[in-house]
Amino acid sequence: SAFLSPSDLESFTAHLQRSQRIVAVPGAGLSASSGLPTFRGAGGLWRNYNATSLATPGAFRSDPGLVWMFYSYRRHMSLNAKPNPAHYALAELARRKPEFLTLSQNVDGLSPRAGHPADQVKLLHGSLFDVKCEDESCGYIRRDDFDDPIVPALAIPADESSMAEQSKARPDQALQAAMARKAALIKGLDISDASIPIPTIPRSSLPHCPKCKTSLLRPGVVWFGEMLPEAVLSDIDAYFDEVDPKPQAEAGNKGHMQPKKVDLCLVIGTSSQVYPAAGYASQARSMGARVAVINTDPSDARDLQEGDWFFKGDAADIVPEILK
Ligand code: BJW
Repeated sequence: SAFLSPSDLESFTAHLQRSQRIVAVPGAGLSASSGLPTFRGAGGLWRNYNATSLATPGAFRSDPGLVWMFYSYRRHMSLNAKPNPAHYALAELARRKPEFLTLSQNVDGLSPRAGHPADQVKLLHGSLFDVKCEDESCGYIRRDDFDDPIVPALAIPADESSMAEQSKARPDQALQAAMARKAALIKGLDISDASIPIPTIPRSSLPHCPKCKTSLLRPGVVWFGEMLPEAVLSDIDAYFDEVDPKPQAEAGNKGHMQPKKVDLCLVIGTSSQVYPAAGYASQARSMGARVAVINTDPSDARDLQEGDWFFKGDAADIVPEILK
């Protein structure tokens, strides 16, 4: 980025205090210190797959078992992760500022679990704990499904047989590796390691839609090329379109009501590459907002302008610090 604004905490705090309408646009970096991997950069690989290549309708069509393994693993990881101080600080800001709205790209459930009021957090990319029929015309959706695993076939295999095979071939080394893997499985059930075998799951063992009984269930998340949830988009539009009737009525121009100004936009731990999420900061800016970017990587602070802030570091440290 050509221009990097200073991490001037004093001016930020002063602006925060007089701000009423605030939007936050968090991404995977918000949950990184809770131990959940991001999509791009280090940790963006799941086994040998690029995480974003599994987040497509095409990937699910061609290998639903593999894609379900990926999401089953992430459901498990998210359920076992804890919200970090940044999730709590945002939840607390929401209670302090009734016009604060979080537009979260995260599907991990950590913001709701940190007590972020539900009407003040919009889940742009859905939730790992919503499951829905892959056939849109069926329309079945089930929310808050925390079963882990969601079907027995998605249980993480402890794969005794392949470990036994390997220890026959090269007794010492292989056995040690197998023990380490097994320990990893027991500890965190980590099948993100490509050397840990996963089975090929027959379609019949994957979760099926209880309504139409023919199609598979799929994670209730938004994949590339798919529309964001309509209700979420319309709530966000309504927020940005909201008008303040009083002062304008007084001014006598009732016919030309301007939307309320947005004071501040917090862009937290996102590479700002995925739309429409990445566009909300500029939308807020066009409505008067000053922008603060919190990220470990300065090169992901896009289009910073004079008057913006950039705070470099772990969101779990910075966010509670600047929102204090
Ligand atoms: C830390 C940290 C720490 C690390 N502290 N920071 C306009 C222009 C061009 C293309 C399009 C456009 N409009 C639409 C499109 C197409 C497409 C798109 O945006 N493509 C771009 C990639 C070019 N968008 C869509 O398809 C969207 N649908 C749509 O627009 O429908 C209408 C339409 C359809 C077709 C054509 C046109 C219009 C849907 C997007 C859905 C995205 N889905 C995913 C998967 C969700 C399910 C799942 O979780 O598996 O959402 S992809 C993935 O990326 C996930 C994330 O929410 C999203 C954003 O990633 P995020 O959160 O930014 O993570 P990272 O890893 O990229 O970045 C982490 C950041 O944190 C980094 O900056 C680190 O430095 C930082 N960090 N540790 C602070 N501790």
